[in-house]
Amino acid sequence: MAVSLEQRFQGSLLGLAVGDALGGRFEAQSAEHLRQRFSGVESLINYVTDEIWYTDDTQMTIALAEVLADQGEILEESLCAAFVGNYVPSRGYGRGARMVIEAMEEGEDYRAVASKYFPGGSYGNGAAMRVAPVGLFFHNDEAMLLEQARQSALPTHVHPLGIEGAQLIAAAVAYVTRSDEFKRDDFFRWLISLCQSEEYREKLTAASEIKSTEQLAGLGNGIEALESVPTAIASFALSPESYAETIGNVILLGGDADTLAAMAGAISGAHLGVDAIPKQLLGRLEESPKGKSYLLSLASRLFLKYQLRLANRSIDERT
Ligand code: RVK
Ligand code: MG
Ligand code: MG
Repeated sequence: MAVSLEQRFQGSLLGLAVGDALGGRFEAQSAEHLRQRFSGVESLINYVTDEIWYTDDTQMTIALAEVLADQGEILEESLCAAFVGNYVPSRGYGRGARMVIEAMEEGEDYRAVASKYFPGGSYGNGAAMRVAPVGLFFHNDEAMLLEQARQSALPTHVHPLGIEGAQLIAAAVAYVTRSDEFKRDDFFRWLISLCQSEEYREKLTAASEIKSTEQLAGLGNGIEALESVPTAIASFALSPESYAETIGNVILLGGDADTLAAMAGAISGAHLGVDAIPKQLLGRLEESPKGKSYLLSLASRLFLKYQLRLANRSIDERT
């Protein structure tokens, strides 16, 4: 059955949240330990028998989606306000991100804090983990996609590798949102053509050549964008027809499991739609004030704003 565009928006946000919440249970564990504990993806999924709670990855994605759904574009000031409004420290933020948001909260010069903490800016995966709404909203406008992914990174991640990681995840989400059919070679060709650095070009070329899940670990499982963005993209491309395999295979790598599964889950959910997320997982996602129901309605709100943008664009083109 064809997947509607609204189901893709919902699938991406919910796919991200479920991946984040399940992966969050295993953050920082070793692959060796996880392999001893679980025989494969099915046993990992069957392990979930109680409520799963998302982490900072989803919390910050919510902020981004709210800004886009309300304003139709990312403006740095509104995004900072949304990060502050959604800040729940117990969700487990990156060290740099926490300091930057706390400076924003106090009305201090957060840019000075950021550049003092990480000279040259953060190259963590914090901008890539939250960028999926940009990929959905600008899926048919390449220039805006890349520019808005960049804008969404800047409050916390000014390092070029942090920004480029966000642009590549946004692009992967955009690609699968655009059409029903997934053409693997074309997908990687496009992503590689968007790379600005040799580091990402090399990693994505390696990702495009991977044939089995055993090879995924070679791409990395770390908190740096370069050590996780290509891995998440590769996991999706290995199992484009299975949400569970896409997130399960990266969670079993250990390391930054929540973020790997958030990014991979956002791509897979955009491709397959919300109904492809196993009920066993989706049914257990937290029902807090900004939990499952809120995420579903936020995705629909983002979709409505997208339709409005499309209508305005075609009026502009005709006048
Ligand atoms: C806790 C040296 C740098 C660096 C630089 C390293 C949440 C540091 C989410 C830093 C994600 C870490 C994750 C994360 C997202 C970055 N020099 N080291 N220039 N830039 N690092 O603090 O939002 O889990 O070790 O900016 O990117 O689930 O602590 O945070 O896994 O990357 O945090 O970078 O983190 P931050 P973030
Ligand atoms: Mg997290
Ligand atoms: Mg993480």
